[in-house]
Amino acid sequence: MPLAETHAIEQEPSATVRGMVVPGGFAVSESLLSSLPNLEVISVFGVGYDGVPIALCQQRGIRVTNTPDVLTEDVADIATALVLMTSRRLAEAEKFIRAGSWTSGAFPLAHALRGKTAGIVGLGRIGKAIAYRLTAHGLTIAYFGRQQQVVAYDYCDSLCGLAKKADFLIVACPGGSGTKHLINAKVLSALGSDGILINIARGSVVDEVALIAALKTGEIRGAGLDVFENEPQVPVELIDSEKVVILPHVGSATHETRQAMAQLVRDNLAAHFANQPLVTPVC
Ligand code: 8YV
Repeated sequence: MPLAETHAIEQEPSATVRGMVVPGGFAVSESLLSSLPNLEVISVFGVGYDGVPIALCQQRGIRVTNTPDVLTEDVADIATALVLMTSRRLAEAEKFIRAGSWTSGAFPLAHALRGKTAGIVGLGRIGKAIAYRLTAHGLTIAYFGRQQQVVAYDYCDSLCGLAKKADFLIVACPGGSGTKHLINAKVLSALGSDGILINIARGSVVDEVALIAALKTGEIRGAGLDVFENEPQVPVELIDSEKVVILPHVGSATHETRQAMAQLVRDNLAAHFANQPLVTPVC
């Protein structure tokens, strides 16, 4: 049953609001929370809840939920697509044929995937789904994260160590203050002139100024990006660069997945208001 049939839906903050739905990554400010004195639950429409001040919510007894699992496969597909698009230069190849250039000569050669190494930053659910896909493409998988896991992939205990090993450095970790600008000039330099950075996580994890500089100087070969520091604003240097494939944050953007995310948002709210355990609680 649609939530609107059982609950009043408000578009603006008010004292009557008891539950709030926000997109993944949406910054829930302290002032927004203060304008909602009776808020009981925040249901994040996304797996990433980096925009929600969890400690403050815990202090106020506000429950937080998100939508894990249902979007894992779609996001991993987009990471794989970006690996293919950057290495095989697919966006450029498409532009080439549309520009009528094929009749004047063949498109330049690109780079194969097999035998290359993917370094995954954050081997969580999405990171593992990416590893699974890239293994099928013949890549070796290495990863960096808070701790070593019981998996058949190589663990690197330093991010620069992983970047050095990787042909593709793939960012799949959560956003937030703990990972802000984790991918900095030093990491990009370790990735090296044949390396490609892929980001399907949060724009905040990558220092965009350092990335633009590394692309300009050829310190890295390219980047495939679905997320940006200041969405929907994308720096003109990235838009104009032939070395970059950019997508407008479409990781979870399929009918099937958005439907499943919406259902989970509703189920969590319904569970809360029925005094039942939350389906996918964060806190
Ligand atoms: C967004 C996302 O939720 O899951 C996340 O954390 O960033 C996306 O799936 C989506 O853009 C809808 O807000």
